[in-house]
Amino acid sequence: MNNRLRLVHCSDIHLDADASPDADGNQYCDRFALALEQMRAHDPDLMLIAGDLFDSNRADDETVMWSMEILAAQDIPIFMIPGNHDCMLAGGIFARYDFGAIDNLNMLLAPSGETAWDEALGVAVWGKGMEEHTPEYRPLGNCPARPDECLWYLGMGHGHFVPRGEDTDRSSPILMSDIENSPCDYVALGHHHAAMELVTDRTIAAYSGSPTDDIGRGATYALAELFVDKEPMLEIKIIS
Ligand SMILES: [Mn+2]
Repeated sequence: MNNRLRLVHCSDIHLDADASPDADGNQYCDRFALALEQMRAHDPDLMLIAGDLFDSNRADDETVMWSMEILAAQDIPIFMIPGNHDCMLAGGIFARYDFGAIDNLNMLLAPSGETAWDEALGVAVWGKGMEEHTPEYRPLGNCPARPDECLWYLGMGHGHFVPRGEDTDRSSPILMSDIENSPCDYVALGHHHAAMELVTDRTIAAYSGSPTDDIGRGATYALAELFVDKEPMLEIKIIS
């Protein structure tokens, strides 16, 4: 029995934001490669990528192929959802390229949500494939109850955080009550490039922040440890 799960989580990498590489090369790819190296140094059981790996659905072939290779080269399970910048479109990146064919990568692409499993770890991961970034879309809406068979239940969502008591007309709202009522042990969030810890009595959630944007505390990712018999740990790590 695994009495501890260690995970790393990032989002909002925005590969290909500098589509015309200059003499410095592609800084988004370089910074993501550095983030992967630093995340892997924690010897995590798995990795979560909570949307916007790409800056747009027009990312060039070279960048997409590079990303598929580097994700395949990580020897841990990875779970990923699209974000608003690389949302599910006919002709979009996740329609044109079969990321799900990568052995260690589990794509959560169903618009109404789907659950992927890692049986060896006893992990179930739920998330949705965003089709339209609109106020009606609820990234954490209708999350199913915790499956009986899992030891760890993880959720993923990409959208705009709405604190308790606030109203919003922003697209893809993630309400604090969605997190408070979540059946998941950990909810990996993306969209805000500045990291944010959202801890409740039952669930820990975090916006990991972007590993390629220095806004807020700097370029960041999240490191979390879940335990069967003690309180979870969550840390926002600054990439240096
Ligand atoms: Mn986004």
